[in-house]
Amino acid sequence: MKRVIRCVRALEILDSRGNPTLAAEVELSGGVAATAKVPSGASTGRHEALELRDGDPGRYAGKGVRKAVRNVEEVIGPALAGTDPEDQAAVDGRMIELDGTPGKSRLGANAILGVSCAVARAAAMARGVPLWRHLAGDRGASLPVPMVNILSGGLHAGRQFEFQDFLAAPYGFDTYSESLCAACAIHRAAKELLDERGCVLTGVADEGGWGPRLPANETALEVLTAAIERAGFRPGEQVVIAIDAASSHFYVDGRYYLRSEERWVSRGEMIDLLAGWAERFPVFSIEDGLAEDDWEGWERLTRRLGNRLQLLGDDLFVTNPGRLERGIRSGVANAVLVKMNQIGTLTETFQVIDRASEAGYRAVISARSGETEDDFLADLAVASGAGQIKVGSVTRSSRLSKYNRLLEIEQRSDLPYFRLMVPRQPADPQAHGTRLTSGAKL
Ligand code: 2PG
Ligand code: MG
Repeated sequence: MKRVIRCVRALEILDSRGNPTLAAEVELSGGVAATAKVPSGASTGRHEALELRDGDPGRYAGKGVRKAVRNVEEVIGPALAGTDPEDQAAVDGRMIELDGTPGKSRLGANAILGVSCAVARAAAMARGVPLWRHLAGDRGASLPVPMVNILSGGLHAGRQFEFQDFLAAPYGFDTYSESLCAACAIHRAAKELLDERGCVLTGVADEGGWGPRLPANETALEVLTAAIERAGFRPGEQVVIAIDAASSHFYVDGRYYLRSEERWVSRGEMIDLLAGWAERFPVFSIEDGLAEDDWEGWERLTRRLGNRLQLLGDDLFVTNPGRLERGIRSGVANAVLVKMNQIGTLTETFQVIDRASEAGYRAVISARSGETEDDFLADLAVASGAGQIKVGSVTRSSRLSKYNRLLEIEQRSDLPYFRLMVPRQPADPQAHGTRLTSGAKL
């Protein structure tokens, strides 16, 4: 029996920061129903699709999503009734058409994305296949390498230091579950090191990583490298470091303001700083190393570091096919961060992933700093075969739902673990490792 979409509902729920977000429910004929919950960013890119908020200061400081809920129930639902849930492109195309704006500002990207994902889930259920298999189509599915948040700064941790995420990517293991186990050991070792060195821990940050007060941004790299060693792993060989600078958020009047270090850094100095770090630490990936509209700076950065580092565009590309195309044409970055709610539909998300892979760019599937218990992202990462996933730290259920779903997929399938190719790390004996265990003082 061919099923069609019978009805679409929505609900205002809360995300991991206690802000409202939207859950959409799609019911098919024959009684199959599925839900999807939408995440929300804090360090958002200027060019993201619009997250529709009510703006009523009397409720949730204006962040309510009742308008978006209404748009699902009164506009999107009736328009999709009778549609084939297996034709994701048609469903998403219809919603894009109904919205009619480039940034999805009429209906809201939150309203549209909730429905887009719930439709996919309902279709998978109706077919009786796991979501990842339904999404994968002809793509070579695989289990991704987790890029795990260990230390947080910037907007996710009260701006104790400016660079937003320092992450561990345990890539030199045979399986996803071994990598996850390594990440947990590194997370624990980082806490011990911070305690021992008398560092003020200001609590756990928005994505579950440690949010310490540090004397300088570089100290985060020292601590993380030392934590990898203390946990018993070889930095560079088994575990590499990824940085999300999220630099647009400390970019002021054409320069970068490192408030914690009381200094300003020009574009050229920023490139030198990142290059220096990549020489001295086992850094493999740098996200948003320069500001979101500095295309010229990005070209320089890519020319200088693109052959040895993964240069990842988040606020730069905002999962937008047009911006990614511009990047590919002008030799900017070599990887794209993929966040579904930056663009608003599953179809456009896959357009970005597929175009990246065609152009030889890597893709990293990413959560937002405001998340829910929804684990859709795990299936997306597997289905896309992108090979890397970034969903925060190894604490908090909003993060663990994704890691745990990946454990489940690993156990129930015979999918391969993605082989992440990492360029050889610098051989400088003064570099990472030895120097750091002997104790860089915080
Ligand atoms: C990022 C994300 C997730 P946010 O910058 O990559 O870490 O943060 O969701 O706040 O944009
Ligand atoms: Mg980012």
